[in-house]
Amino acid sequence: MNKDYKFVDQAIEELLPKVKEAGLDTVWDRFKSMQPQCGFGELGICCRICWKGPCRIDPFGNGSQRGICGADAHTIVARNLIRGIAAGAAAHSDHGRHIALTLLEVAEGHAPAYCIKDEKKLMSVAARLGLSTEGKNVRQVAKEVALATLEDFSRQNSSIPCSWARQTMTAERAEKLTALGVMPHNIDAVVAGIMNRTHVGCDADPVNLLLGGLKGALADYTGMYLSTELSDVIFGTPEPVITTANLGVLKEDAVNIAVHGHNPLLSEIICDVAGSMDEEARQAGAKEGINIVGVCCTGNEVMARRGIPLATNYLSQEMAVLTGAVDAMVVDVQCIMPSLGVLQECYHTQLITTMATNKIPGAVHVEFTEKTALEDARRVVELAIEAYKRRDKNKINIPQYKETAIVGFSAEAVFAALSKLNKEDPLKPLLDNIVNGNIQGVALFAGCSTTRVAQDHNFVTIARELARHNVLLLATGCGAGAFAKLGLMTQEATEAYAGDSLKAVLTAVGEAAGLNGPLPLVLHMGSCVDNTRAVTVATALANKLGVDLDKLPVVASAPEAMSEKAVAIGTWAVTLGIPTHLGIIPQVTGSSLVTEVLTDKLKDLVGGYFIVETDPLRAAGKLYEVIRERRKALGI
Ligand code: NFS
Ligand code: SF4
Repeated sequence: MNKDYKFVDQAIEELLPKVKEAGLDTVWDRFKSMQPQCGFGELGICCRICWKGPCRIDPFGNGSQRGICGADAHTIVARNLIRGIAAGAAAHSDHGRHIALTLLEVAEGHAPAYCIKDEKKLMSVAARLGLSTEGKNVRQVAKEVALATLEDFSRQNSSIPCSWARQTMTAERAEKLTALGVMPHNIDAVVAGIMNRTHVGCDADPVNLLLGGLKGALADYTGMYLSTELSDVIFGTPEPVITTANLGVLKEDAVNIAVHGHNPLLSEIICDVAGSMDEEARQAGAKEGINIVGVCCTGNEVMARRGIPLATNYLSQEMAVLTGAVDAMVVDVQCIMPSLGVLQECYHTQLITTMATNKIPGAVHVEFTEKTALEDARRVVELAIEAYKRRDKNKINIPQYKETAIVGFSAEAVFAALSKLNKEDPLKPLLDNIVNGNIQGVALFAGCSTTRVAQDHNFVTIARELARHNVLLLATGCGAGAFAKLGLMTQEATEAYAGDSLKAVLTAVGEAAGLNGPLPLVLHMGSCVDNTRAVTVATALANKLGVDLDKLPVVASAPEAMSEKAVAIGTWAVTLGIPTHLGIIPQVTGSSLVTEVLTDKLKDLVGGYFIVETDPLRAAGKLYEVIRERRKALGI
């Protein structure tokens, strides 16, 4: 047990000693026994790309300065970094492809569990992709949208950029990135290109490699954007909804099903069928029927669209099982700890994997397909009810912590709320308040939670500090999870932490939108792929102001990042011109050149750059400084 570790989240603090009593270990114990972690790895100067290696560079300059093939620290660090970006892009865009293929199946009538829930969004997506909708029915439009989207995965003409990239950023940005040679034309080709150029004996120029990384990051952006937008088409665009978050959302008298991972394709259908199976759960003895809760980004997806409560975020996913009250943990893809398969040996929880490419030893596998989604979802719920019957009452320990969370602020929802203030020109009130300084700037919180920092602490500390300085806060993914669990997505948090002028704006918009009070302090924009929702808002603002994205007082922060997806996201945010904070030291500092490009030189190239700062208060100070700088440059 890691006793020097402080938890902001009281639910974890309360549960951990019980875990120790049971003799189990968690992510924090394994982190501790992993110390000291490999210094070469931390600096990014270990290369395992070929089997002459592994090679490592001596960071003190006494030993080897080149790998066996002659690659130096800069080449090795750059190659490692962009391979991570390619992995992140592959993860997000495969998710996006899955959604696009499902939309095609819906259009062709092969996916009976799904429909087009948001026709209006479908039409706006079609318009954005330059498709004419006149005289076509919904299915025809859906088919054309799906096919046009799939072209972003298959186009061979490298002079034509991906539609989902080109159409979603300012024209100036697209031009700039095209001139730099980093606009993707085909997501898959760009990911493959990175794997190719980083093979032994290929690209050794660190700057050229990093430019390849920017392109990979934009491929990631493309995959994420289309993923969010097409998910909205199929499942509906989020609107504000009030729900709850943290482990206290688990119910002792219900069959608790936790949906975990990233892709909404199965979890949405589980929510659909659970209602009709409530009676079966009650017959099994669960007085409160079925209770679905979310973990990680699948959790964010169903929370934003349906108000399903969120049990917890990435780092504390094991804690959900350790309550002894989760009957089924249903996982799809990404950010699922293999330790869940071990923990369920000691608990009755049924771990259920659902995707052919994401299996975990110890789990039961229910293979999910779009065609059989309804049956698959029913099977999952049946397994949960079966597991409920095996529950050991003595092992149940649900920490009674949960907070209200107002979530579901898609770009459309933000515009809709603003339109209550100005129907003709919804962006005007937001813009006016930025220009007059009531809102100093906008900060987007994204990314993971990690053992390298006290979970959730950086998120909460930076957010409170920026709010005090009247910065509007947006959040996605596990950052959003942290804020939801810890009560920062409430009106009370706005009252408590927002600076006076920010509070006044949030109150005016909240009142006009019928919330009987201010908007929550942090606006929940959804899961990790939904980071692009923030880009939608930023691009609309930039277009209205007539400037490019790199002029806006907009910053991003991934204060507890760990995954390759986070590396990809941070890199595209920077490439779009957004200064992006990392609260952990990225594994690149073994190369002074790569570090300098990322934290400084990129500024001249694309306007965005990385700010590395592990102290959250100082990080908030630096982010605020950037906002002030940008305001000054705009003359506001
Ligand atoms: Ni995104 Fe990290 Fe994972 Fe989702 Fe959570 S850890 S970068 S937020 S669940 S991807
Ligand atoms: Fe070593 Fe070069 Fe092989 Fe990397 S690619 S393991 S540096 S020989």
